[in-house]
Amino acid sequence: MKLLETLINRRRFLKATGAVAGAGVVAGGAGVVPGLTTLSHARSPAPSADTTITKNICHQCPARCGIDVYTTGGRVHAIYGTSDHPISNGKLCPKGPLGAYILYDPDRFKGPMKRTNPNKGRDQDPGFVPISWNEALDMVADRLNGLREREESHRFALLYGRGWGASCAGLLGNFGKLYGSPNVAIGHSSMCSDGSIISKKAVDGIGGYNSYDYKNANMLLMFGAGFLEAFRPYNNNMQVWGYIRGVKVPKTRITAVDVHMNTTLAGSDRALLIKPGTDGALALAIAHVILVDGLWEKAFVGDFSDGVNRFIPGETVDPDSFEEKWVKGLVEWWNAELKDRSPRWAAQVTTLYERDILATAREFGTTRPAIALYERGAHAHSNGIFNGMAIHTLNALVGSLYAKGGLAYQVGPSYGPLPVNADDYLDDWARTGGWKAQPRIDLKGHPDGYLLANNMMQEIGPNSLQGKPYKLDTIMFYLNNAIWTAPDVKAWEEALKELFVIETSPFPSETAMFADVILPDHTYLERLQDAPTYPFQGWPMTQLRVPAVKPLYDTKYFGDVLIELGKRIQGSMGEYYQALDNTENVIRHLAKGFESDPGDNGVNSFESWKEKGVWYKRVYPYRQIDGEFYEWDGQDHTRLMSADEVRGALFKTASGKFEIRSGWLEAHADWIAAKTGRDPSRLMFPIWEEPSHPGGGDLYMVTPKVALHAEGRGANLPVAIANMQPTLGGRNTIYIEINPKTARARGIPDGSRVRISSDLGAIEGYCKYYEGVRPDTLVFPMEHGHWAHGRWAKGRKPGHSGEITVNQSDRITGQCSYYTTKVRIERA
Ligand SMILES: Nc1nc2c(c(=O)[nH]1)N[C@H]1C(S)=C(S)[C@@H](COP(=O)(O)OP(=O)(O)OC[C@H]3O[C@@H](n4cnc5c(=O)[nH]c(N)nc54)[C@H](O)[C@@H]3O)O[C@H]1N2
Ligand SMILES: Nc1nc2c(c(=O)[nH]1)N[C@H]1C(S)=C(S)[C@@H](COP(=O)(O)OP(=O)(O)OC[C@H]3O[C@@H](n4cnc5c(=O)[nH]c(N)nc54)[C@H](O)[C@@H]3O)O[C@H]1N2
Ligand code: SF4
Ligand SMILES: [Mo]
Repeated sequence: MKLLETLINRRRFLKATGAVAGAGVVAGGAGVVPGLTTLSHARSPAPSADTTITKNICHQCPARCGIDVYTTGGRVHAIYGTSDHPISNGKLCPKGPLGAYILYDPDRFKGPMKRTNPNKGRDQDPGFVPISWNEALDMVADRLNGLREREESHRFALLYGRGWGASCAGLLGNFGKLYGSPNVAIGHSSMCSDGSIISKKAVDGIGGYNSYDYKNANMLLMFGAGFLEAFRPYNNNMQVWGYIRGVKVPKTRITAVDVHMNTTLAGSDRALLIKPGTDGALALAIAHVILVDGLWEKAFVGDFSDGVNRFIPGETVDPDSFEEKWVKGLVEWWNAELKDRSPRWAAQVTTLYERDILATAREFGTTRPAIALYERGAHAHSNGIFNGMAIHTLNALVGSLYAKGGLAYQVGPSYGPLPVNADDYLDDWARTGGWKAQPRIDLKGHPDGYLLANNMMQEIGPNSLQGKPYKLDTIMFYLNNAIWTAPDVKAWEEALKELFVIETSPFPSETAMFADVILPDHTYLERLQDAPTYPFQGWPMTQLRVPAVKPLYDTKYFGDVLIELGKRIQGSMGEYYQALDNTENVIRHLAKGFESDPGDNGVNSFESWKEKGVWYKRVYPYRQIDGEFYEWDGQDHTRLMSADEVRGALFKTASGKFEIRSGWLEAHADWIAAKTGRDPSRLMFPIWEEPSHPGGGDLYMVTPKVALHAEGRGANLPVAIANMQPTLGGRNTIYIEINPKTARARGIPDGSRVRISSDLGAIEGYCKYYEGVRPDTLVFPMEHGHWAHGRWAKGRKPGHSGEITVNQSDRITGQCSYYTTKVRIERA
């Protein structure tokens, strides 16, 4: 069978090249195919006398790897993973060493500038002319003061993407509160991964990213997560993989679910190529089998009072016969949904084999500890809330929440307070002004919009354009390029034509091409910046970027731009920012928290933080053991927690339990039913709902992240784009993966130029036959088709998927359904 042969060969290929067993591979060593970059494992050489090493954190993805930056004669020439850093452990992914390309990018902005061409468009030269920082900041402050005087301060929005810490994105909330705008600030989380955060919140009440104890887990079941391509923290995942698959006894079993055979699936024990948007159906069937076979963790979940299993397919169960322990609504869920969700049913929905579903369920139900994890592939669909709830509930069924070898939530660092309290500086307008009655531009939290979402960035452009609920006036961007990364990007281009646009990128981004003023940030190797870790092992950790060189150009750290703008706003807001002074002062105050709580590596001050680059404490405060919760007592997890304490810290639901019957969704059942047409008696359970696939085509379009892709901001790294490797790719050509059957039926030869179109438009690229992609799906990475962002980024094929991605979101989580649009393909 050709498909099987190809996949087996591919696995051998990956094994031989080390792309699978990440740890222990020497980049460029024997057996490495040229162009296939693997984990950098090189030892950092001893520095020469005129070399300085500064600590920093990689900027290319949210893994937040600690790096040692080598500077000799004032030039950065090497970047290695920091050895005593818990995430990088002296290693980096292929993007980590590329920072010098960012610092020395010849297309960087050299200082503040203003636009002279009033016309905006892709074909318009902005006509930027240099101005001084004073002029630039005054220009923006005048505008903001003017809006405030006209009582229209809500028409100023500040959008941010990859915020790093308390000295940048962490300052934004107070700015909004003091200035008086509900739209300061709006993050990109709904375009990123709110689908996982909010589907977990629905059942466990937390609403954060999980931390995972992989090293003690014996099975991982992954849904739509690029564990060896993207899932956070990427570099550490590869190290974990090397350990759990190569060293640990017993080897951790892995089943991975995706729509194409990527590196993760190729390296797993079981690879399931699922129909897009149907992961929830698979999870429901797994839960069905766990209950029918009596495999649930009784100490955590509870049991039938008489110990006799009454979960029989198709038959309802008397809820009174079951005594629930830490879950709520299990039997009701069975009766309302699960009793009919057999593997045979799921096989039809997912197109997987029934025997594979059954084997996966039995393995997951009998292997302890086991973790079910998921990311964008599973939740970036209209039914994402239910897919996520169903998958997360599997963790509850096998008792993995807060358990050894299970999953928990990240704890924050022991930061000291800021030197001043913003609440002491609110003037009348800030306190009681008309802006308080204004909805947010994205209609987050609004009954007509997305009542339950965290943010709705993808709605901002279209809403402002339609004046719904109003038109913005001024918009500022920090580490965000929504005009290119949002779905239906053309609507954003029209929207930004009408607005005064402030861009802070150091690079000529698409946003910059529509900007009226540029306030360029330092690059990450030039700035002092804090960055607490994204979820990792759960225990607290925070890091520092220490400038490796003096800023090359007349740029300014975004945090300081914000403070300088604040100083120029009339009223008491200005006094607050005078007192805050600058971001170094902020960071010094954060570090004061370490004086009474030193890190495991001895970091107890600003100076020692600068020297080591990271503060951390390898103790997680809580642990669940055999259905009881314990708190760390200074020595061990021995202090038994009461049910109230668990509710306060670990299951933040009304019942203090893991709510399979979500009280949060139930409380909003009327609104949800009105907006979605869902059955109000069932919408609080993880249920099956067909995803909706707009776009008008006949093939699913999936645009995953790949190893050398750095969100939307890596396309100006010449080495990264030259080596970028999706499952299929080559030097300088990124292919669109197409199943040969699909291609031949349309008369499309291997390697030919193709056009992909949806109701929104068309893009072009080159296709490659690949048996490892589902016949109903096209796969290619997103980070192409920039029309700006510097000489290397511009104009690369394939075109940008955002141009043909329909703006559709999950009504509950607000997650933009990136992997849901259906497209057509034809020879170009
Ligand atoms: N290398 C790299 N790593 C990154 C980033 C980066 O840019 N580059 N960005 C970071 C960011 S911002 C994020 S949000 C995370 C995202 O991390 P992930 O969510 O893990 O990454 P994605 O590639 O978006 O999606 C994961 C997988 O879902 C698959 N998929 C698509 N549709 C479906 C489906 O319906 N079902 C299933 N089962 N699978 C499906 C895709 O093929 C893909 O392999 O990665 C972070 N890490
Ligand atoms: N089609 C499609 N679209 C997607 C995705 C997908 O998989 N497919 N992924 C989605 C996901 S998960 C995410 S997280 C979003 C990310 O989308 P965005 O939030 O837009 O983030 P980036 O694309 O990383 O854009 C970063 C911007 O910051 C600028 N920048 C770079 N370095 C710096 C700096 O040091 N300082 C400042 N101030 N600016 C800087 C860059 O020039 C760029 O304009 O995209 C989403 N969009
Ligand atoms: S995993 Fe992310 S943070 Fe770590 S080196 Fe790679 S790109 Fe940088
Ligand atoms: Mo993201």
